[in-house]
Amino acid sequence: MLGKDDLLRFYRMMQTIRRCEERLAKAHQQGLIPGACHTYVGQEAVAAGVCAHLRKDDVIFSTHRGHGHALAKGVSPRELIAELFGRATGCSRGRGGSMHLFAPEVGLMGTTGIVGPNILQAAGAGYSFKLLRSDRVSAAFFGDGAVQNGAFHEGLNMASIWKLPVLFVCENNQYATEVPFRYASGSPSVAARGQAYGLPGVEVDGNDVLAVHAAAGEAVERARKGGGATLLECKTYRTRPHAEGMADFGYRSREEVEAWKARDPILRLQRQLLEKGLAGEAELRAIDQEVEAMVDDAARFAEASPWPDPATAADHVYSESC
Ligand SMILES: Cc1ncc(C[n+]2csc(CCOP(=O)(O)OP(=O)(O)O)c2C)c(N)n1
Repeated sequence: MLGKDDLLRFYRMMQTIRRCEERLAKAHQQGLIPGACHTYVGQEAVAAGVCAHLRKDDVIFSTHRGHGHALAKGVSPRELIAELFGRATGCSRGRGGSMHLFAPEVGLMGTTGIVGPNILQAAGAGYSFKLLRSDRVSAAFFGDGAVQNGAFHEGLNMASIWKLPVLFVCENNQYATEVPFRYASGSPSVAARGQAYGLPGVEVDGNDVLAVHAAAGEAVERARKGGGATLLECKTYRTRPHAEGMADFGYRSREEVEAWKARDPILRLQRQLLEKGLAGEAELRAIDQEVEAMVDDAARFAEASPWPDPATAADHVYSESC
């Protein structure tokens, strides 16, 4: 049974993701981010709800929209923003940017610009945990666009036949760049595909952190106990453009975006906290201010950080032992 502290932890995490993303969007406009920047605004409940069940030694494999996953798995706002600014203090030492965030020390095994293969990498990590007879769990986050990729089929099938401790988390935000899922998919359901592989397939409201948390909890427990993988479909929506700097209303309407903003996952949790009498307005505002100060500090830290030394450009390109 979740208590006040759990709900406030979700709130703080979701606000941290939101504020970091808004700061990064602004920084992108200011020319502070040399690479691409795909924000996670609107989808925060998924990362917060799933990662709350993961231990530091569990691993996640993320996507091009991975800032929220990184933060929820334990990367700090300083390390995230510095990485996007290309600075030596970033989690990948300024060498990766948004789509190559790595922090194996907290179980973030990478974000990626390639849609799909992280599903296979998560299955591979699950296979290694199984061989090692450990109770660690691996998770892949991916969008609805990845579901049409062969890697999805191969990863889920492998995880099924070998009963791997993997959580496949599809964040169905209904568009792959500008292509609607309803156009690109022969079946309207991602969760229903689980059955085709002999895996439990569960659909949840991805804007409801409590629903995501409950479904992910069952899946993680099953995986830890040797019961195998689960496919979780979280129905959600991104309310910013596919990537910063891209136009937004050629493929979807302003009305549709506004309707989804009304279903914002953070506002929803705020309402739940207030209605249940678990927190007052003042308590929530205090958290908002703390988060704002933390993100301000992170942005200042990132901007003041040094660039990577050019003399180290070839470091880590080849294995040290070669
Ligand atoms: C293998 C591969 N094919 C195509 C692309 C181009 N691409 C970049 S993002 C994207 C859409 C991905 O949509 P989805 O998986 O639903 O994630 P979302 O952007 O909605 O979070 C595509 C097709 C790519 N990066 N990799």
